[in-house]
Amino acid sequence: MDIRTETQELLERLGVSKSQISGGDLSVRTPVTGQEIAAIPSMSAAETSSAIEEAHEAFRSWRSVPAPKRGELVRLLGEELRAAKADLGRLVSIEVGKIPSEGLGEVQEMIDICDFAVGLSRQLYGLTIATERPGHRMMETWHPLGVVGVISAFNFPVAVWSWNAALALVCGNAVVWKPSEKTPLTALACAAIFARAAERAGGVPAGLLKVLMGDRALGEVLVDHPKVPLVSATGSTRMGREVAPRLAKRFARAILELGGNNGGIVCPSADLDMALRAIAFGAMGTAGQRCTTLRRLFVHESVYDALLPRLRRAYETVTVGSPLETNALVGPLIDRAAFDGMRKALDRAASEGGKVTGGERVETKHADAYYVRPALVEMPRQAGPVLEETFAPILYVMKYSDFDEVIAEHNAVGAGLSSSIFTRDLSESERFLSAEGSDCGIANVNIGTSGAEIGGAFGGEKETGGGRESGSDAWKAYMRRATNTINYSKALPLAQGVSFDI
Ligand code: UN1
Repeated sequence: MDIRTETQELLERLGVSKSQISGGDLSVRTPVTGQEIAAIPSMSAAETSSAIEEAHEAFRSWRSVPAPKRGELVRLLGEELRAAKADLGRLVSIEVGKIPSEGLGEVQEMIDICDFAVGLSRQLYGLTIATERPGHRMMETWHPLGVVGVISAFNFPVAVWSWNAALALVCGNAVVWKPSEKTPLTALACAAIFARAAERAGGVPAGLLKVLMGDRALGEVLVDHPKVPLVSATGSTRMGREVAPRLAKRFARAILELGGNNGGIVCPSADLDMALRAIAFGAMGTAGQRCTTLRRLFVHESVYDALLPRLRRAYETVTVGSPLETNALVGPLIDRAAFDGMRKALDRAASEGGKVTGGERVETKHADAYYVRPALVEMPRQAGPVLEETFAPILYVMKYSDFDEVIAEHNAVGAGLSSSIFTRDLSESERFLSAEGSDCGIANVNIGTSGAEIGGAFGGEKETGGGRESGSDAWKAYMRRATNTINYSKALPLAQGVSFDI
């Protein structure tokens, strides 16, 4: 079946009507063939503002719904996602070009965060704190914040929304979502799935979730709007540099999940079979388009000659092709700009002395679809494009000899998202995880840099922006904390021994 027809059928099954996806000005293309599959009407700035106002109204009643009842909505969202998993996963494959297991995996990540958030809805704990005053009690209370703005990127078009939305909703907030303009179809599908959950839950105020369809101008309205106390933005460091000061100007909060330039270290004692598989998935999986993709690999000189030929072979033989029609492990790049960026980085790497293999277009049946052989680049040192994130499957490999030096090199880039070490030496692994080791928000031992579970807090340091989403206590960023001191005595003792008798 033609992709356009299949997309329309999938969307219809998911609950998106034809009028929402045709006749508009926002052209949607599938990277699988490069062809247009929908044309969505985009919203105006005025419509965006009223969507935010509507969400704010919804928040005003939602904040008083008991948290476990809010959890019931998210439980039902999880159920609806389970029912829609096959269709939504396929739609992710069509809109982003992910291979089937990764498209489905992304939906699984949504289901998992819903389960997590349901449990959380009964665990939004505050502390009780000892006070220095007799007959007093001190405690902290966590309250809903307001409208949470979510800006998401094309590469995880639905999971990243769900990490934010599931938490924000159980925390008593409304959500206004600005998806990437490259992936509006999956966003419309999520809105339809959410509407079904809300319908089943009953008592959910209209406007609790609003989706903004259009370009970055709408994102700017969201970022600048006084009724949006928190914006969670996922995307490039360049985007974060624009968003963060605008939020700071009006003292709004930010959760920033920006670029990664993730490194891995293969130590002398590493299990090379295991390392090879982890490196292959980390660097080539999702066509190198995860923020957690492995981009820099440091290999100890004693195992370099054993590992490199095997890695080269993996790069030469990995299957690249349509995620809809083949069993390939690597799908297309999102668009031509991604391919141009990749070529530019490879040319620069070559001029820095890098030995490049791969990086050429393959499968040129469709002129506007960009399938590339993942590139492996042996670099004499960490320089030039190695210091930056290029959102494409390029792995820079460097040799090291000294452990302290390699940790310093590993940390010598702007981004600080994810990192891995492959070793069976306890001291190396502990040092990597210690205060003097990896400076990233995610540090792994004997697994790759990508593919984190939702149970941990997700995010990174430095130019990655410092935000944390998803598991652990990331929920706290979606609430405001009030410290309450209650006097149940008949006196009014002042703290710090201050006397003020009138
Ligand atoms: C992203 O690329 O923005 O850890 C998120 C991972 C996925 C999430 C990636 N669970 O690779």
